[in-house]
Amino acid sequence: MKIPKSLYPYVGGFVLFAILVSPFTGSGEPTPTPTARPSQSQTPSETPTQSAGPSETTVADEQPAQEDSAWADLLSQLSLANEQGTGYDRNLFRHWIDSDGDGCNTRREVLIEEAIEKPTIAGDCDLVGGVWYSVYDGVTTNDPGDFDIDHLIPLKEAWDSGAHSWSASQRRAFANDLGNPEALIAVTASSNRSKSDRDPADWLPPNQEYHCQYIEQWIRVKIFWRLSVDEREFQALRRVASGC
Ligand SMILES: [Ca+2]
Ligand SMILES: [Ca+2]
Repeated sequence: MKIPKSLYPYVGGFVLFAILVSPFTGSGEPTPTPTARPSQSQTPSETPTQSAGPSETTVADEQPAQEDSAWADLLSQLSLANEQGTGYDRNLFRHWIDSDGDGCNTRREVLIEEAIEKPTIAGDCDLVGGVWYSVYDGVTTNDPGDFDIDHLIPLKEAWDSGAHSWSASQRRAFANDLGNPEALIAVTASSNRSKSDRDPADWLPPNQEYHCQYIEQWIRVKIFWRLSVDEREFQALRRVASGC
């Protein structure tokens, strides 16, 4: 079809309009709103890869181009800071206390809560019977003496990432936190000691299937207690999250 020259401006305008509009209509999806999907550009100060140097190339290469929005949202709530690194003493975090005065201290409260077969509670909060499962390494036991109660965020890690500025009562509340279900976790003594005070940059549970849940809990407890993450730790969390 031949178009009369007198219509050229209108045809040109239509083509331009079509080009401008097509990116927004072509996908059939609404443009994400900023609140629906936090993007990296919205939180530059909290995403160290923005300033990626040569040493960070490997980490970036391991990650898919796009993070799941729920993970991105969680990660964006973390604040980055260097660790304190001095002054930690385990005795600064008083535990195990019996905050509700029922005769069972925090350690036993966690054992009772997490038992996969509940023990009976005798006399002075003696646990009789019961079965426990250590999700870190897949070990089951009927002897709670084999299990430690792990501070998911180790006390030293907490100290170094913010608790150094807390009061003694805040530190006691953190060390006996029964309000966050995953802040304290009953696991084999051997896995707890292998973890020691390391964060996910240097230690993840031997049970690989638990990694996603582990770092989600790690992030949630850090956010709740407003503890910061250091850069290596943040990169490790992102790397694991990218495979979840
Ligand atoms: Ca108690
Ligand atoms: Ca750390």
